[in-house]
Amino acid sequence: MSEAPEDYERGNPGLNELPEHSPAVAAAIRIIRQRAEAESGHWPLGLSDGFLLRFLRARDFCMDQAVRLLKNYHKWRKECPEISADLRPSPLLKLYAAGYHGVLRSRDAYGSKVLIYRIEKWDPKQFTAYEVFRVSLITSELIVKEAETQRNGIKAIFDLQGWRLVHAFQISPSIAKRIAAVMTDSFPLKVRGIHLINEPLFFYPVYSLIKPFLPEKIKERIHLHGSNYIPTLHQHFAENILPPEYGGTGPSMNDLCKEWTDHIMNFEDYLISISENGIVSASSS
Ligand code: VIV
Repeated sequence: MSEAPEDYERGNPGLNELPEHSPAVAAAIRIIRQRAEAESGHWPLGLSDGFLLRFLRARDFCMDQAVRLLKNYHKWRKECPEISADLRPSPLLKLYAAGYHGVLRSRDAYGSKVLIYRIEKWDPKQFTAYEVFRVSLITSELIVKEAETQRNGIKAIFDLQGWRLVHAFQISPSIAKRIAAVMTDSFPLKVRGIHLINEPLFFYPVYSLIKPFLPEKIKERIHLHGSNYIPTLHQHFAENILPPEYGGTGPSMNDLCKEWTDHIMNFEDYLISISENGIVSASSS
């Protein structure tokens, strides 16, 4: 098996389909590990095969891009302690119990994981935008462990019903920058689609705060469906995977939110172990 660096210059999507232990994948992992070690940075989450493979798959085995993503991921975590210092879900339980977030049981037709967020269930008097952001980061850290999600990425549906000025005021320019960064080149997940539904007119100023930081490729994947969203949303997601609340025949939002809350709570120890501030939060809990 050839290991010449030029093999990775343009990326090699074919490698994405191979399992972790195939020789070609193992060779790529050795190279990214050497590159990371040569950076002489410190890598608090280690450089295990499985961890490095996320970055390779997220960038279709383009070595330079995967290395850059690995560095950006660590930099983003360091710069955003409000979001990544403490990834325990338990302080956010009220937000989960309100039904803010659920994950579909079935992947879409392209194998992407589908996440749903309901702004209406976020009370800004109780939770800051940083805490709400953390809900997304927690989910991302758990689903990025799945090979199929590493290969086929995610789609997110944001239901902006109930979006009010108090929400808008929470989205500062620095939060907007962080939203754009994590969607672009600071987290090893392929963003395959962002679907906004029920967005009111005064959501647009917030969207235009985020937009300038997004590359064309991501902007093209953002769909604004408005309030008559059913026909266009169903062009992207089969009815049998969507919950009845969104015109589908799949499990209800209530069931999905409960299931996902149970799921993340089972991973609380893991989430503490990968928190930027893991040891402190573990001993203070
Ligand atoms: O967290 O791949 C104003 C995606 C998202 C992530 C993370 C990853 C990811 C696609 C976001 C999208 C959502 C962590 C890895 C950026 C968290 C957003 C939290 C804010 C506070 C929600 C408020 C509502 C937004 C609504 C629209 C945002 C879209 C333009 C994304």
